[in-house]
Amino acid sequence: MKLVGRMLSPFVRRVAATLNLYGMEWESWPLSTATDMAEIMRVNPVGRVPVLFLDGGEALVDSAAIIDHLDEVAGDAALTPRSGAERRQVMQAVAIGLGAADKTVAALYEGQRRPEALRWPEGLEKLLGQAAGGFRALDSMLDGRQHLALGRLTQADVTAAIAYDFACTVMPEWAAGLAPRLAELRDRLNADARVGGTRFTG
Ligand SMILES: N[C@@H](CCC(=O)N[C@@H](CS)C(=O)NCC(=O)O)C(=O)O
Repeated sequence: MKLVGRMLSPFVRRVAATLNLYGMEWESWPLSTATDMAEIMRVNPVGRVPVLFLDGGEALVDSAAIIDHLDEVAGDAALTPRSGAERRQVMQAVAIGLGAADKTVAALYEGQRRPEALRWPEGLEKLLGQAAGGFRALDSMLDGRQHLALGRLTQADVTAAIAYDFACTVMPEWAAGLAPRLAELRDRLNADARVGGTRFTG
């Protein structure tokens, strides 16, 4: 399998870490949304990463749809339960992690990528407040616990830890101290080469 996108993207990285945790073989095709847009548009009609090319050549887009497929292949080893209250619990924590990642990406664009004359400080504040809300909610869920859900490693942990790692990479001053328990979970997951080995190295 071939995974399109740089590991800086928390969406690409959570797919990479999931592939590793499932022991699946894959290689990276590190196209950048900043410099390789024409090529990305050729593999995803909405011009986003991740895209995962399956061994037969089929292209899957969007990290949720990709991980849904990987979970099906992983069977009982899947990091998201198949149904019921346990599935809802994991999916809700994943949704908060993805929401925080989305808002962090948007804040990065608003605060650093948009031409300075066109920046909107109130808009940036709103995005940062939304991202912080997500990270703080995840942090509270870790009060007295090692994992976000079910007392074991799930997709909720993978997504939340990677989303927070991304925030700490792109906006270190803003993110530092925001979510200490989440930082501890991130460090624990990064100590596992299957997750830590997917960190962005430039
Ligand atoms: N919901 C999507 C979000 C993917 C996404 O926003 N990727 C960003 C990179 S972090 C991207 O490709 N942005 C380029 C753009 O939208 O112009 C997923 O989970 O895969």
